[in-house]
Amino acid sequence: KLGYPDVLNVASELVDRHVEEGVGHRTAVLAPGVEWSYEALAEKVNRIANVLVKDLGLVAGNRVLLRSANTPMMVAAYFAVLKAGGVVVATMPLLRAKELGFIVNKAEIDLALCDSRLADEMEKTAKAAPRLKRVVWFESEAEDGLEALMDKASDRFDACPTASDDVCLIAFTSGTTGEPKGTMHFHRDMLAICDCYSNQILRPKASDVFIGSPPLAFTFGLGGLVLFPFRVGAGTALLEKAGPDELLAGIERFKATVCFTAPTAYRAMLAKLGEADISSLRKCVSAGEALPAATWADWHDRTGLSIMDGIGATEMLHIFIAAREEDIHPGATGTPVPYYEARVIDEYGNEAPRGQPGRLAVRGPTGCRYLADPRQADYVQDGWNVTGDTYVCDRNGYFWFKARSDDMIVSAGYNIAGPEIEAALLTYPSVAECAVIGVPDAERGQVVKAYVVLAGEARGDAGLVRTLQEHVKAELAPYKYPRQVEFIDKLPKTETGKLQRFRLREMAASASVAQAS
Ligand code: 3UK
Repeated sequence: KLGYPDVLNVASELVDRHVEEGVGHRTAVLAPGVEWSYEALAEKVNRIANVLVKDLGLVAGNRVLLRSANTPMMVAAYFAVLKAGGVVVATMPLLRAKELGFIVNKAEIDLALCDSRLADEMEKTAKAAPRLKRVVWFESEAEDGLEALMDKASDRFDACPTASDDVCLIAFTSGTTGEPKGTMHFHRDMLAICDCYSNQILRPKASDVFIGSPPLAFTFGLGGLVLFPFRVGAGTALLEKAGPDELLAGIERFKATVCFTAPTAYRAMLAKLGEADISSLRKCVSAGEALPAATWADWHDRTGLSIMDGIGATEMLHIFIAAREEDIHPGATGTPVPYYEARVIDEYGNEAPRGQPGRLAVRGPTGCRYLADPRQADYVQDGWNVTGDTYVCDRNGYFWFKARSDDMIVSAGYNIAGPEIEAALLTYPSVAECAVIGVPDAERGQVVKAYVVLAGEARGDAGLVRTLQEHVKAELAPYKYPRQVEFIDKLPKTETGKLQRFRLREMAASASVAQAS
């Protein structure tokens, strides 16, 4: 059983504990030119916590906006807010003033800590959202900047005795449709994801060095790059910019051993593998989107490493169905993480027969709690979290992703899952990336359309279109083949590495309007 004490502050558990246990000299945070031990991190956390409480008047339960790329100061500020009993609202670096203003108002925020290099949008936000009373800048030489305030503050701070079920994080979903939703998580949730997914499936060691691309404002990055390493006293190497080149260079430079990123990034790294020495890597985790079997196999061929797929969601805080390294079925997401239950349900909420597609429902120690949002009732039904994904559970209990339920294509009466066609296209050598959507069609309702990004020297001509269509017909039931194929330079992706199918649908719609007129 996961028993946590009633009084629990996650900052004490993940940072101070290592100092108290005499291993405070171990490296906690690495970045270009920076190496902080747990002791050094704890001292910064204490100074910032004192600034928050004594200089800025923070009271337990107050929400604090954090804005920064993945930097050591972001980590220190994060734990300082938690240690002082505040609630972190971290925001993706690329968000604009309009989106930030929405978050400030929705989460009732009046204090922000912000990296001075992100000042432009933050200043616009402060003007547009007057309830935000104070912004304190870090990475700043200003007299009233965070570093100056820290210098004057004490390096000791007693953790706020928060309850294990006090909210400590409001993470906003990316909101591709409708307004973003704020998901609330407790102090104990932060430990639960370490003790369920990380310690039982990933099983890191204190000597590991974690690295990856997701922003810390995305719970995939928070868990994989901060909470999981800190739970076991390991180190994390932070990259401000984490494209494939930076990620490969970072693995080599910091001798990273555990990598967290999305499928696209594994594919992009494969194209550049020759240039970097990544022999230090021992574990790779993929989430955010389904990991196609072809990507798993290519990475395994080239590196000898078995990528561990896992599905997580902001609502669930982290991964709840995952592949164990020793039991991987490429193309399947895996089986429920210990302490979680998952099932595939039909339209009435009953468990679907094995092998039949349906909606994925899960429950466990973490779950969805939207901040004041009627959509709570859509996500949580009968005590189960219904994620909006269509899955199949096979007779051995493995879960296979089909599509986001909203993305299922219905063509001439057939239900077709775009990601399955994408996976088939990706087995063709000249396909680097691809995305499949349904486009309206008078006769068939929808037809399958593939957008393809070519690898290397390949030329996108009518011959290749036919070849790709034949390739899909040979791999899958022929009715699934893409009747339309368009070559493009780049796919639209979110900051969290997810394909934006709605943008492709918009592109297809405006192209067909242009054709018609
Ligand atoms: C999709 C996947 C297939 C799926 C996340 C790990 O992605 C995360 O959170 P988001 O709220 O999105 C959730 C949705 O993304 N998805 C994620 N992982 C997979 N689909 N296979 C996968 N392995 O549609 C899900 O409902 O952005 C991932 C940890 C924390 C996270 N927040």
